[in-house]
Amino acid sequence: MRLPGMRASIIGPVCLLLATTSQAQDVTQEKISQLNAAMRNTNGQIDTTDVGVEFNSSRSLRAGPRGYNLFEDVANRKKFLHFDRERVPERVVHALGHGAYGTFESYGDWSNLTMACWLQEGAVSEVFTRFSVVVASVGGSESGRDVHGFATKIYSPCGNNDLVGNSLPSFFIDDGAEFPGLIHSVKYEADKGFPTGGTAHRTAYDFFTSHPEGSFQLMQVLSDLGIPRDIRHISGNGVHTFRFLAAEGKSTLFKWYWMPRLGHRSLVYDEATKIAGKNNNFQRVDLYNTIAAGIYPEWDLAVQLFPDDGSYMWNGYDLLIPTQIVPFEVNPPITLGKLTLNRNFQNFFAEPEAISFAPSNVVDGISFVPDPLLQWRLMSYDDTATHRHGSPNGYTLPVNQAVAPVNNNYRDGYMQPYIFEGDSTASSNNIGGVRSPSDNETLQFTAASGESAGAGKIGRYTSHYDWFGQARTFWSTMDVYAQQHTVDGYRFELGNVGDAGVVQRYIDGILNNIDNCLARRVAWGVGAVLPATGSGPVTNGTNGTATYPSLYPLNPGQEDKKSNAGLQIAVVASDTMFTQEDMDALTAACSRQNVSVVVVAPRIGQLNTGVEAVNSFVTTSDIFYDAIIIGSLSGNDTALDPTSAGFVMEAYGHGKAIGALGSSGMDVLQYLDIASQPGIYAGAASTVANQVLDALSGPVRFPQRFPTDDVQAICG
Ligand code: HDE
Repeated sequence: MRLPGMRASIIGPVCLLLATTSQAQDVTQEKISQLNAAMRNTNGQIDTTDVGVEFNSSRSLRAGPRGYNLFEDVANRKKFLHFDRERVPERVVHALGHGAYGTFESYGDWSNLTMACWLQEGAVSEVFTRFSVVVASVGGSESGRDVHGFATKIYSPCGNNDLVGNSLPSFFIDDGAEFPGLIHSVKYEADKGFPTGGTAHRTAYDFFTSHPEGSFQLMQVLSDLGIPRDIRHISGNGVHTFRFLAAEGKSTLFKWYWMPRLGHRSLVYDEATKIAGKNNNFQRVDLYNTIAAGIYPEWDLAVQLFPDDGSYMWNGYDLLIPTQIVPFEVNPPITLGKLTLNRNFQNFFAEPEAISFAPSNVVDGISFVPDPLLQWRLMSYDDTATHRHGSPNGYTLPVNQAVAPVNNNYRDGYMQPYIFEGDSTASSNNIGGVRSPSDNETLQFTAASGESAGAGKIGRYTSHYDWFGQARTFWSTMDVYAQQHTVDGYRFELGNVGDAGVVQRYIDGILNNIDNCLARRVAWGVGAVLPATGSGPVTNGTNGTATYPSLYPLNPGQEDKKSNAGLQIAVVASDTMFTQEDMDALTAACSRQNVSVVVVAPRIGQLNTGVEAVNSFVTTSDIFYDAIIIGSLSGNDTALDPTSAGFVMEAYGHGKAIGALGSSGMDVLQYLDIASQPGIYAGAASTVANQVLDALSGPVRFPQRFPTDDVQAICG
């Protein structure tokens, strides 16, 4: 489909009308000025009470040097009163998060689709994006297997517009009334308090077993898409269908996506669990440090468009069902603009924590559809924000404030910060208060003209559709290595469920309806009864099951060449291993692609070779690096010490590219018994650097090294 005035379908290179840098600076400055008004700099100032009286808060008021504390220490009592209340409730889901500011630039004039001012010719808006994981609480691991949240607040000149999406394009349920049950079941078990931050347990799988509509979503989470390397390499997905409204109320339905310009990258599960233990903040560190280094992640805003004929159907796809997606291959998206994250926040509590998003925050030109999952979201976010901020006035916090003028009669309430002038507090009025817009000044929150959305008999409806079809398509799209990881994902989860009845029900009732061989492989691994051969559908690549490469962007060769910006390569060094000359050659090659080279040795500091080691085998681990290079050994050495060898071999086991430098290179690889494997390189520093960089932007990993099932033996 192509709407009038629209460019041809594009993902990737486009003829961009980029907003000028000065426009971007202007909108950033506007938001910064607003934030600055709230900034306080206490550097070098004398300590005071909250009413401005100077006092030494570090010493108690006592009845003599060895006497009791005095009740009269009013100033310190006040300090405690504040401290004891410093925490606000964490988000009921997506509690663990972080984020950054940036800009959104419209690629052109999209007025044929929408009146949204941030999608018009040359429009540039300041944004804040918060990334999160769903289940874990604050303090949990960002690398744990989960869906990642991707929420963006666009501070546009016509009001805030929030795009609150996830890293995956579908969802577990299709009716919001089930959301509290879903979340209860995946959080820790009520009578035990564990496990925290994961779904590998009984209540979660009991829920999944009775909600087959979520089988596609769960399979995506259990694939490597559920363990992204970081958030610079994930996509954002609006999940639901939304509505664009152009002038005169012309309605076009759309689904939105943030497409990462860096491509997708994921961990392997063993790494994800180890990173969780060694640096549970790995993802926020990655974002913070890359932005601080001037390496700004970017995403294209892409939309799939569907004509609005009132049916919410398109080519057989039901646009009101959020557990199902429309593949890009059948409806190619067009790109509307670009998100760039380029500025770190200044205060974690006041910015990524205090920000509150709501899918109901839309500007004129964007509206909703009667998807029963979306409809509950339109209520829940503002409600939970009111609870979290302890007040309905959370929208006045600096990070939440619109840059557009805010004038209304929302008055009073806890912590109302403003002093409104005058006596008028009602809309509409004739005595000088806020003025109501005329009908032709706003169209907000209206549906397409003439449409009677949701007409029908009042009732509580269940949707019936092919719950397993898209899971089967996803399964068929993954290559054999990705399938193996997903099988292992199911085995890990079901192997920890601890209730044989739930496990068997999931295998027989869900997995065997997706694919008989998948079900048999999972059952084999967890000691369950294998469903009879042929008792479920078989997808063997010859029976016409559709595959859509866009569903699994991690398959090698199925994506745009990845950028390596912000990746890290470790060099294994010691007092007798690696030279400054090689360091210079590696750094020269890697810095051209914004890749850091980190020297790891038995100790931090200058080594006898003159090379500076910035990390030791104690302070870091191979899991934090995207590839490993072994420095050249001195003399006739060919053997690596056990610590260095362990460092290299763990990375090898995770499928990473490994290089070895100098004349000792090939001998060391032979000593490690990996010389003839794919993704292994030996030679001069500059040559190895380029081979490793090519591997990182090409196959990324070498999964041929991973163990795989004997599928023939298990499935027949
Ligand atoms: Fe959310 N969700 N959600 N959700 N969600 C929240 O709002 C909710 C859903 C998503 O970084 C909460 O402020 C309901 C889908 C993100 O602050 C809460 C339903 C998608 C974030 C809430 C859904 C999301 C949230 C908790 C089903 C992808 C983090 C704290 C009807 C499109 C935003 C908060 C941030 C957070 C409710 C389903 C994405 C409770 C009722 C589908 C990224 O209001």
